[in-house]
Amino acid sequence: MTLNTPSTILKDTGRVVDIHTHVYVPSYLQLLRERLQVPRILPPLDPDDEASLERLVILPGEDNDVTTANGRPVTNGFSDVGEKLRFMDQHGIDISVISLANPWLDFLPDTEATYTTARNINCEIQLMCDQSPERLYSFGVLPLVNIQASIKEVENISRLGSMRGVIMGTHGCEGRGLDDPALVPLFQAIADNNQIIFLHPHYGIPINSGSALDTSGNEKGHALQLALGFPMETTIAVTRLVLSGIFDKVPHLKLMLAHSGGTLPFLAGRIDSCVAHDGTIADSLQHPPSWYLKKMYYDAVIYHDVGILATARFVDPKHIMFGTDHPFFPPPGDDTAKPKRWLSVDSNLEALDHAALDHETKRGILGENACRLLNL
Ligand code: 5CU
Repeated sequence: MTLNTPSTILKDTGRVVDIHTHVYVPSYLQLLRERLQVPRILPPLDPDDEASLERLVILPGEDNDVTTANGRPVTNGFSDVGEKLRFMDQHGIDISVISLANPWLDFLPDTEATYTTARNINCEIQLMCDQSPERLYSFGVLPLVNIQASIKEVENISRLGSMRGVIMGTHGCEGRGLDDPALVPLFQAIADNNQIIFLHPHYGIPINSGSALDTSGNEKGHALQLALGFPMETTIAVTRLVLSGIFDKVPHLKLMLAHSGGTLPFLAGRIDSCVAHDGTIADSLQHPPSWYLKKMYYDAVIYHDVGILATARFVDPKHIMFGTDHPFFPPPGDDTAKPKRWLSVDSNLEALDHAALDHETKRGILGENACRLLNL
């Protein structure tokens, strides 16, 4: 597909695939509407104005922050397949691999109802993909509060034709992290079922002193958590996972990391060095940490040519794949003033362009790598 864009990057590229694109299925939106705590959906700010939308408040502490307590407007783009396809057409995207947006189900109790919620969400995602089976594929979601139930859900996901793996947060089971030894059988089941884990942050890391205002009295909103907390959360969770030795136990486990792996391509050398100087950890691994990190897959949602280049120098560029993060980061402003193309998408395309990678490498990142890896 080619389109009229200031960037020339989408010319002669073959299929363009978006591997980082989210949905909130209707049953999940309903679950969030019924909650009294974050994550939750709040009613429209002005109930008398038909144009006023419900608001999604999901990040920890977001409800206490003066700039973000009103959340994000819940637009059609959150759950409507027609809207997803329209967005894809507007941006020259041929195929999307959709996944439930954060947070996943780790805030729910360990009950049968939670396992059923995961099952229903996966069925709903499959039904969405069935509306355009050539263009929509997906990652499923697990009831991670219970490992046996998650293993069963991995097997169910294998029977859903559009699904290629699972999206997973960094908290693991009951907040014990991904290096929790209890997760090993789940990772084994995911690898045995030839699925990939799309690892995505949600919780961020402590950044603010608790105040929504900086020392000059300026409001910070959640930009710091999204810009820095998310990538650091991924960096820490994946490093812990590597140091747990999971990839020696389950060598075929495949991971795709959101936001180009946080800071991992940049910090891999330092991680190797620190581990090499710590005999107890170094001796527990068959290889240096970067060896395992190079086996992983990375999205190209980094908005910067330097970030793309660092990732492409660190891993085989065949391990890098384009994404948009739709429906997050819509163009700011009211609907009438909004441009058709999203800055968040174009900045990632331009980053790829400016990285001056050769044509075959770009073509791979834009779609062919995902088609090969996920059998699209
Ligand atoms: O804008 C946001 O809050 C987010 C989010 O929550 N998750 C995500 O993947 N991107 C942006």
